[in-house]
Amino acid sequence: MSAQSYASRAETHPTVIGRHLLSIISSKRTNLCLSIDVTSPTKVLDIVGTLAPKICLVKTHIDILTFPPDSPLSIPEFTSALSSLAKEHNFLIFEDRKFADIGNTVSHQYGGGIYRIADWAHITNAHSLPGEGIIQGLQKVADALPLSPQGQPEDTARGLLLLEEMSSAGNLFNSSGYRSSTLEMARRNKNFVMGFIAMGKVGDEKEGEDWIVMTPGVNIASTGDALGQQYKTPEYVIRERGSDVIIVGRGIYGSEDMLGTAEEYRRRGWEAYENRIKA
Ligand code: UP6
Repeated sequence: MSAQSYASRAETHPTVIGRHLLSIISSKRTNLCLSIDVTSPTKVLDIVGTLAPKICLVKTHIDILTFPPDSPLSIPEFTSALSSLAKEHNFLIFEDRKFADIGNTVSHQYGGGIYRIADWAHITNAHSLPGEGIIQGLQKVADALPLSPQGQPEDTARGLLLLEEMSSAGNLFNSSGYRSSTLEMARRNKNFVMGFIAMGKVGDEKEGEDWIVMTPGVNIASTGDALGQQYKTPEYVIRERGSDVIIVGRGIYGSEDMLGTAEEYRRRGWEAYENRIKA
């Protein structure tokens, strides 16, 4: 369990994007990632604009958005508006694509197609199931991103999270062999793999490892949904299990008072972290 502060980890994390995220978390005093799974692009921008001061990260599923022919926004207009919000309000963007194919295919899915994910998402994620080529396929695209003349290195720095565990009932991540092989894969790709999607701390701090762990399935008003989602509280995830970032979707955008609720998750996530590093 990391007793180190986000601020000190922001100095030493092995990836540029990891250092950038940790410094945002530390300066905004928020370890809250908003998972925005609504299907209207304009609604996404409205909600993100309102909640921006409370979050370090926005997690998207770009392929659930609908862009009908009469849509006021095209896909590039949407991603560019989201990127402007991110710059203005100092948060990063995480496209929860959960890549799961061979390296050659994921390189097209990440860098091209209609979404051009690598152009605007600072962070994405992948399953380790297909083997290490998936990481190399994604990294090849990330490494080739051009830096604009006025750009900062962190503008085109990209990071990958591997799925070490999932929150859903009956998931097949319960084999310790699968999880330790995923960790080994990350260890061999430390300059691109910044951390994990997992339910708690991963890796060995004594060995000088510092993985950023983000945990979905967080809700303070529900224990699950009808389709297998299982929820935990911010205190359990951050303080008891040593995760770094809480990922919250319906718990926030499904509530009446989104801003008040986001502040409650921010405060509880932050206090759980403060209690952890004090302990
Ligand atoms: N997510 C999980 N569990 C995982 C991995 N990812 O719920 O193990 C993602 C879902 C969704 C979000 O794809 O976007 O996190 C959770 O949303 P919720 O808070 O509304 O349940």
